[in-house]
Amino acid sequence: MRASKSFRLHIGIFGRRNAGKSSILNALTQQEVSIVSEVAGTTTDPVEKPMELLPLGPVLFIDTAGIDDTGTLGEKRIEKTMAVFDRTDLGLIVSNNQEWGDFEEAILNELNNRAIPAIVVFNKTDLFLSGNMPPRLAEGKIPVIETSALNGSGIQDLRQAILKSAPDDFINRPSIVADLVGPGEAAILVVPIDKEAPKGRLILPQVQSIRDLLDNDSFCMVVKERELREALGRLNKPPKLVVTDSQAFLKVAADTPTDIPMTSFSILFARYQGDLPEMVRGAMAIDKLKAGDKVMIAEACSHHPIGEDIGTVKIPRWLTQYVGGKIEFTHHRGHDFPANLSDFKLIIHCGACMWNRREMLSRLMKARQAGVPLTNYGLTIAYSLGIFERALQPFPSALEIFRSERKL
Ligand SMILES: Nc1nc2c(ncn2[C@@H]2O[C@H](COP(=O)(O)OP(=O)(O)OP(=O)(O)O)[C@@H](O)[C@H]2O)c(=O)[nH]1
Ligand code: SF4
Ligand SMILES: [Mg+2]
Repeated sequence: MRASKSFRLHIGIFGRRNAGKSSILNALTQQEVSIVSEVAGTTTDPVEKPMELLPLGPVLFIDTAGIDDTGTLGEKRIEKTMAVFDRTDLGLIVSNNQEWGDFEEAILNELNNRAIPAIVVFNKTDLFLSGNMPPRLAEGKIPVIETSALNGSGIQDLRQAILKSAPDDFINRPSIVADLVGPGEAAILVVPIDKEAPKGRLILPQVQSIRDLLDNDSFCMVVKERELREALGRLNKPPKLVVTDSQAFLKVAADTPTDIPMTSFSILFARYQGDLPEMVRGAMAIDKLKAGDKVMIAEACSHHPIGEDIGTVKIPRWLTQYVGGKIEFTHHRGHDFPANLSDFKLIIHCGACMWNRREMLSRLMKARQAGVPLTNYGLTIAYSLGIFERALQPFPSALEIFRSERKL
């Protein structure tokens, strides 16, 4: 099975034009992935290349446009390259030892500020002699690898350095669901199969949850919402957890006995891809919304599989009913995120199942800096349907945050 994009360690390749970024990508992948030429500014849009980098596993290389250029076209490129920092788990800074200067220092600072590990690649060693180590790098805290993309020297060292620098939170990310169920215990997953479900397959959060349970030696029963009640009746021991698609929340809440913990895939993904406590606080900001407030609805990709209209129709309708007045909704899709968030009273995000965790954490960081609460679809739906506490039952510390901060 091909690993989904969200599992891959995202490796951003940064540096000035002509430093040899695309050549390094091609040398690492041993393929002609990105166009190389002596013309500065060859790469204009980020080029993505998934591959297996053993023993680490699946990675996604992102080759960027050199960002030392100026002018209008230059600014667009800079924006696109800057957006790559948001999804980078590990950054390569490509330069040669003659050119290391303020520009490279700025990239290194950007990575440091975001706590993203960096590897410096001094390329073109066939042209430039080694030994000209800039003071900051001479300290030895940042790995420096010398390469020649032209003759392949140092590329194997670079692969090793990537393996060594892979951040821990990539390797030890929170579990999707298995920690809530346990080996030998059962979970029921409720998957509505309606006209909005994709033909012939399940969607990523469902598939990933099943796999997580199987890896953990847990039992897993997958049913439609209409079969849930009977499924529960057939088990001679209650399941540890019921997980539903957020859109079937009310029916599933009604059909699941209250002593069985219940939540939604989207809430599982708030924890797995983002930060559940912070997003619980985000959902609580719904109570402060007033008519006329601006709310951003953000989707990570353009193919939300759970009904096209969840973000455009259903959530706006539920929220409008809850608030009892007209709210101004703005929709954003993909990697673009407005630089100025301060106009918004709330950001409601999709589960971001197609992303790596870092990009979601970057958005949370930006929202936090702007003082704008951020939550996700499942939490919003549970909140506006009045079943928030029920949906947080499997997560005692998040539930505690809700209970204690509600009183304030
Ligand atoms: N001699 C030598 N030339 C190299 C090496 N790596 C890249 N080049 C050459 O440097 C030029 C620029 O390489 P690219 O890989 O296109 O550089 P880039 O950083 O992707 O450039 P932009 O996309 O324009 O930002 C090309 O002519 C490459 O053949 C190297 O290790 N040694
Ligand atoms: S819009 Fe969000 S939740 Fe939907 S498929 Fe894309 S990443 Fe996943
Ligand atoms: Mg290039």
